[in-house]
Amino acid sequence: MTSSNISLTQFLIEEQRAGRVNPQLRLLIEVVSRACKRISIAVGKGALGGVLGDAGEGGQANINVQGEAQKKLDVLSNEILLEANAWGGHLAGLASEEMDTSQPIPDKYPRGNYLLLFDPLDGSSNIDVNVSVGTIFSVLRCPEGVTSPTDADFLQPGTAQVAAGYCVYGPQTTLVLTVGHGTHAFTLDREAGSFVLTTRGMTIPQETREFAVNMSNQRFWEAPMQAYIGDLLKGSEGPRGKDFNMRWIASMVADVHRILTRGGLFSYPLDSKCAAKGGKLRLMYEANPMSFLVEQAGGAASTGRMRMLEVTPSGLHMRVPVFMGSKAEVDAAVGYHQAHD
Ligand code: AHM
Ligand code: MG
Repeated sequence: MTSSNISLTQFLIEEQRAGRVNPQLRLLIEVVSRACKRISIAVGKGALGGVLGDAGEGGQANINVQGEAQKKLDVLSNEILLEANAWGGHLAGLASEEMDTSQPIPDKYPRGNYLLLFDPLDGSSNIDVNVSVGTIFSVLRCPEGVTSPTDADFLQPGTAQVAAGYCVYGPQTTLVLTVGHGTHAFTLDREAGSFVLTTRGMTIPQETREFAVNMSNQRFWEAPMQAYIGDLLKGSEGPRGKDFNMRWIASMVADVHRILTRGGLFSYPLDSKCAAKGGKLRLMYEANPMSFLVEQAGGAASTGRMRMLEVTPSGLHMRVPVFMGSKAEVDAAVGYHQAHD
């Protein structure tokens, strides 16, 4: 269903009246959405804003906790989110894909009840080539009685999330949000400067003929993944009995947005290059928030061996294999893993 003339602010007030968000969580989401607007403006300026290229000085790139070279926009987006959220009184602590450890809210500001985790700019290898990137966020409750949270307080399974969302910076800037009652999309009206509800209750088709995976890693995959994709590629002649199309943007936000919109399967499986780390994508900043959104839209999300949202995190930057999207297709991929294990 497509809606119009309902701003994010109005939507959240209505959710509050319905008892689905409290004022502190509403404020938190408003602040994150404002930060996303600022990031959207910076992304949109591109070369004109001097924001493209690697961060660092004297030709030396900054390397983040993930062992990856940071882009200027990674650093800027992280700063925008930190600065916007530190003083509002709704958070007890923050954690970011770009920072080694979590940060409690500084003593000079009031502390709230929530923990915010984010990937400030996902898909950053696409920044310099003018392809969609995005921000992903996840909200947890700060454990009872904890006033200065440490990393351990963030290590909650995805089922404990109270809200999650992403903002995709593409031809349109779109914020997709769940507070546990469906997944809803808001498009940024650039003239008015506000997010407007454009799809209430996104629904992922159960069946699909489209998958998203980095095929260049094929030879590094485990046996079940080789078998699963091998059968998809056999098309209508093979055991799946239908032809599949493939798309890979290499921005998880953009790939998952397509899947939320028209169905599909997204996968970043385990491969021998990332096996030592447990996978490529991060549980807390990428897999969990996206899984929450996908499940709330009627889809499914798995590591291939268990429901993503039930994984017990072992560390803030834990990595996992990822399968998410149309339910029947995720179930099929999981079936190949069960058959091989
Ligand atoms: P990032 O958060 O450092 O940008 O990395 C995550 C990205 C995902 O958005 C995307 O699905 C994946 O990495 C692409 O990986 P690859 O370049 O191996 O295809
Ligand atoms: Mg990312």
